[in-house]
Amino acid sequence: MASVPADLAVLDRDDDGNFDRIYAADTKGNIWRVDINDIDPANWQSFKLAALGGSGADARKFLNKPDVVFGADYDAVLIGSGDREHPFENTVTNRFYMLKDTHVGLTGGLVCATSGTDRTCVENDLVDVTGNPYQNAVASVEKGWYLTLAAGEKVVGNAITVFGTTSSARTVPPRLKRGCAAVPWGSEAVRSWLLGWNRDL
Ligand SMILES: [Ca+2]
Repeated sequence: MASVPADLAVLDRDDDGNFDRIYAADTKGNIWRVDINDIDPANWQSFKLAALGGSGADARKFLNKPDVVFGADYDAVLIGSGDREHPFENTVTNRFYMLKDTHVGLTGGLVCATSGTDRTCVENDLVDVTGNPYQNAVASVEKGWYLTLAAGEKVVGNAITVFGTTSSARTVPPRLKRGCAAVPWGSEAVRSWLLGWNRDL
């Protein structure tokens, strides 16, 4: 696990008053699940659900807390990438993700597989909805989806979902003036983002 500067998503999945699950996202583009339901921490388990980073244009960082939306057949993990410490950086391709965690109980596991062997999900397991964000459904066999942001665009806030609409803050680099003097940050540089999506609960 790389550094985790973001808050953790700590959940009580079965609503019994005790936390039982943690989601964490790190600076290497990984998403983790940790099951903490057992009274003995020695029995806690962690799972690297997804590896969505890399090098060069794929050097995505997660600096925000994921949102998790509970469902009957999967829990949706929502998070966007973006390095807010380098707002002018424009070589990394940032994305907003929805990953399906199909282990909806108190015992987790990896959710992708090859030839029957469970493994960490990668981007190829997800549907690219960038060119068609208004499609009605993602096939049940898919593990989630992603939206590619514009050049230099970054997600800089926690995702929050209310009644099927996910919102998050994002930025685009301010325009550069001639001579490379940056335009000061202004309200136009940070925008909220509403992402409506449907699912069966
Ligand atoms: Ca619980």
